[in-house]
Amino acid sequence: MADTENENPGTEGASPSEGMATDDAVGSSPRGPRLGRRGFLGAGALVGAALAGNVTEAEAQPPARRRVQATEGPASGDTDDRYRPVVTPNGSSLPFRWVDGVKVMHLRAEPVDHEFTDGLRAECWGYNGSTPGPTIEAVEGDRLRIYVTNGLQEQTTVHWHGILLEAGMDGVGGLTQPPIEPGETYRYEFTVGEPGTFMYHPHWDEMTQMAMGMMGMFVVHPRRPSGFVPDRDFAIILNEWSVPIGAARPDPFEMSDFNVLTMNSKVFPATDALVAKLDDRVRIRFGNLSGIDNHPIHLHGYSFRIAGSDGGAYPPSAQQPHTTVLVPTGSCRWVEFEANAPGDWAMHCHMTHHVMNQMGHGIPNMVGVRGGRDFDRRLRRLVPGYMPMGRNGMGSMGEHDMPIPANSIPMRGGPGAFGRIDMGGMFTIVKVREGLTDYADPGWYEHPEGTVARVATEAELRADGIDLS
Ligand SMILES: [Cu+2]
Repeated sequence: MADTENENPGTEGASPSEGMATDDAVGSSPRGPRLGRRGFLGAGALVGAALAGNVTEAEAQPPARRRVQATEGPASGDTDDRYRPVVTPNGSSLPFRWVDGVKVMHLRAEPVDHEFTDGLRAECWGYNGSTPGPTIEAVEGDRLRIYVTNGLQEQTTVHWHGILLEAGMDGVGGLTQPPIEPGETYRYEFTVGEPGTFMYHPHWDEMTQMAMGMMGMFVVHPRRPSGFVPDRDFAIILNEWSVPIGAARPDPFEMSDFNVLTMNSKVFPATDALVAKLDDRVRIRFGNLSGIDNHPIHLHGYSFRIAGSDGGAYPPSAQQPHTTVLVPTGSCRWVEFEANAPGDWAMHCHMTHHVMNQMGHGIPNMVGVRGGRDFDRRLRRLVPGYMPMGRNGMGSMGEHDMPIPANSIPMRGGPGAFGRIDMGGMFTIVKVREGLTDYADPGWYEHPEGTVARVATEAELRADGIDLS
């Protein structure tokens, strides 16, 4: 599977539409029925035999994503039981209403008073009161009508990143539509094709509007779930910000020196843990709309399959095992694994500066300097910005006598089961537990006796021939 000669998708004739099967296959899943027939035939009552015919025909096609025929939904109501909703940590999904078979939604672009974590807030821009905006969820074949109200003081548009649609609905200001003026409400309408992980964001004054936080995830669920049907399906959008200390708003003009790195616009410890029950099937969907950077997201304790991108699902033969997934800016990746190892598992960007906060750079390098607190205090008078690096770890920055400017987050991370975790930024925790009855944060993992690293005893060192002299 990891054979690099086999990277070419589709060399084994596999098709992403293998993920779509008949209703019978869903019922006979070894994991047991999940959504079942009732789910499909309830809200999606009009699916019918015609679509089944289309699926069969499409399965013979090469592994490019297809546009699918629109399928009518319910005439009214505001629920959808055809899929298990995604979990957007620290976020939510966009409400909708069925109107004569069309799923109607409303996005409002507007300023948002946003807290990155305790100690740092700024006026950002987002949708419907949050950054990122609420996750849009739909089922392949759904007809969507999305109203976009511009509550900003400048023009905007919304682009549906990765969705295959009519050119005039693509949301590129000047190219496919006039920009939406402040106070105007635009109407987008399109049919979503094959399932996958996509995004939405402005395509007008992109640099400013995305740097201010305007973005969201867009998930399209399969009409007939089969194969790997997740019990837990998470959506995380990655972004990077420049928030100068003391500033009231992010600085969109920064090109490279970002000091706030976020998952769903939060930095650790404000990032919600991803909680799963032991043996749950877990999918994590990542989108990256950072101004400049790609993010290699590393998960501890597991090997996952990279199962697809915003271009669509990868054929099984191209789903390589990894522990780090590189999410280039302007793209999505989703990974899948069975949560068969209990514990608290770190998940973070592996660029070390991306798990730092505002004081992660521009500091005189004093690594190796020995001294005590009194020494540090005196040296700080001589070397402005001096911090005792390489001695206490970055996590202690928030703790000792370092003065911290108002509304700023230094390099400190957050509390852990064994003291402080000295990472902030793009860091979160996947918590896998046996015997959970719900998905509320279960607290810290209780390690079985004898399974935690500890100080070695002299007897142990002697017995194993470790010489410390
Ligand atoms: Cu990163």
